[in-house]
Amino acid sequence: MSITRILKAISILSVIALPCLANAQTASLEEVAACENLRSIRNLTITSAEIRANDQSDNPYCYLRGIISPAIHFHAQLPLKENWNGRFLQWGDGGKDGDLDYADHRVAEGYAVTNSNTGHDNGVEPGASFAFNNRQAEIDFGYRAVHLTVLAGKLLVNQFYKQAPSYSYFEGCSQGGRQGLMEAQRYPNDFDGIVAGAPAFAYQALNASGIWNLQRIYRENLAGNLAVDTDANDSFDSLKLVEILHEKVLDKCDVLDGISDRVIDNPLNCDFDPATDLDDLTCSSDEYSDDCFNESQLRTIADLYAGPIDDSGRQIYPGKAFGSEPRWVGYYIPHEGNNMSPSKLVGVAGDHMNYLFYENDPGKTIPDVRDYNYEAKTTGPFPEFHWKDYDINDFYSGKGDLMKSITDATDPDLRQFLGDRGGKLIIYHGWVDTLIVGEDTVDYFEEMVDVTFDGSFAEANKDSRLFMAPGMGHCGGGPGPNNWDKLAPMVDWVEKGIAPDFVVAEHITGGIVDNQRPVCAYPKQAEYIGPSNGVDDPTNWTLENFRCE
Ligand SMILES: [Ca+2]
Ligand SMILES: [Ca+2]
Ligand SMILES: [Ca+2]
Ligand SMILES: [Ca+2]
Repeated sequence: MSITRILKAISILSVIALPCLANAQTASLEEVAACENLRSIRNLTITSAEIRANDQSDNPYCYLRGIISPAIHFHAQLPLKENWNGRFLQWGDGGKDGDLDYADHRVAEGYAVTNSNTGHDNGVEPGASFAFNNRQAEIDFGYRAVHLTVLAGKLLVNQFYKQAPSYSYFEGCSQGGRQGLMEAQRYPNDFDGIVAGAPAFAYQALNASGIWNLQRIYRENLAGNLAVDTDANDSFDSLKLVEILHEKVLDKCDVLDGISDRVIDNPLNCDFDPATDLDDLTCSSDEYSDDCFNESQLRTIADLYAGPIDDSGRQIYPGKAFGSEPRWVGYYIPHEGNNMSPSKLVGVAGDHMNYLFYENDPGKTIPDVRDYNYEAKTTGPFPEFHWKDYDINDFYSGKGDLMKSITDATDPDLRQFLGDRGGKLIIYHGWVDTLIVGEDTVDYFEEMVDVTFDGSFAEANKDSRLFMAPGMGHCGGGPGPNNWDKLAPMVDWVEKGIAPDFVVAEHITGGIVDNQRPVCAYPKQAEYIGPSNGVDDPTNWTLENFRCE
């Protein structure tokens, strides 16, 4: 290498490395020892303890791993003492979990954070398969792993900082949202504040519903699929019908909230009816194209909006929200673009009924969950169970009652957590979330208000708030404003008594905020108060132009 090239290399190195070196903190010998000494903490099995760098900060932290019998693996991220904000945070999980999740950004903010694999390892037991004839793994996943990880985390905090956390919080979405509500219901003393996003609290109902939705779409050899095979090569290449449906829904309901922004602020106010509102788009009987809806497709659409109802007329779960149509595609609709693999099927729920619904598991997953026509081998030493054979009438049959008691966080009585304990609860949910339906969360919140606060929203809002975000998808994304710091409003509420009447949500495109407004504590909604005649001008979609009404 020539001298110039070496010099050049050195100068590049120094440009990259020096600012880091200048700011990066190093742990003192005492801190290294304090961290490593946690290996010998009593009554807790710690398998590793070391100082680690944080990608999201210049400050290293103490990183610990441990095991809780029989199969819960957990980790803790503890900022060095001078960087600790005095708070403990349990970080929520997603999907079926089975791994250790990091919250580097919260560690960078000073939180001492823990998370577990909820009692199974998705590397060897993917999806719901961990729950095959394994009651302990189900209980750990249902509620035990989070609670014991919290106890372990608080013990480690005590030992490492020589003081208890000033405040303890939970933050999570989806599976994490379910865990948050489960903690509020089962272990009311664990947290001062719980933030539960898009909670999968009605865990069995939402998965039963997911499978039922897929059964509607797949029935009769995908006759009612909303993706269309335009050139008859068995590959569903066009999604035009979903776009047409969405436009028809927006035509009818976007402006109900006073703003033409392609977002329906409250889909429950929308009375779109596919039976009449798609009249002019119905195919003639022998037609199959992506310009019109055939009878099977109209039936699918009506079913998805209605949600599953069993033979005795009992609603199992709410139907999809108006305005959520584009988001059906990734989760439920097999099409060329997702390789005929909607994520509800091949991701989170294709094996739920095999392992997590029935008290006695009916059988192993079929070789390929995408194969609707496969007939499960239901006899022999290792019987199979096909998701298409799930009978929605089993939902209230009692066969799923034990698993409901383990996984569901549907108890509306939060008197211990919100009353006796003085805890605070924030629930948020996106209105176009099509994996977990927002309407169910609204129903839970209202029931909780009835049971816990005698039906008084005024009383309930002293301790608990629900934020329904218009146009927000599952835990984020979507056409509406969907970004905000989920934890900060809770911390202000718990520690400073500043109750969040709204959160400031932003929609960001290419790093630029192009829509900002308050998401108001339910049942209030954002109302435009900006320049007259400017309501549909996106430049007016800023916080100061709205108020909660
Ligand atoms: Ca985890
Ligand atoms: Ca095709
Ligand atoms: Ca609107
Ligand atoms: Ca099982």
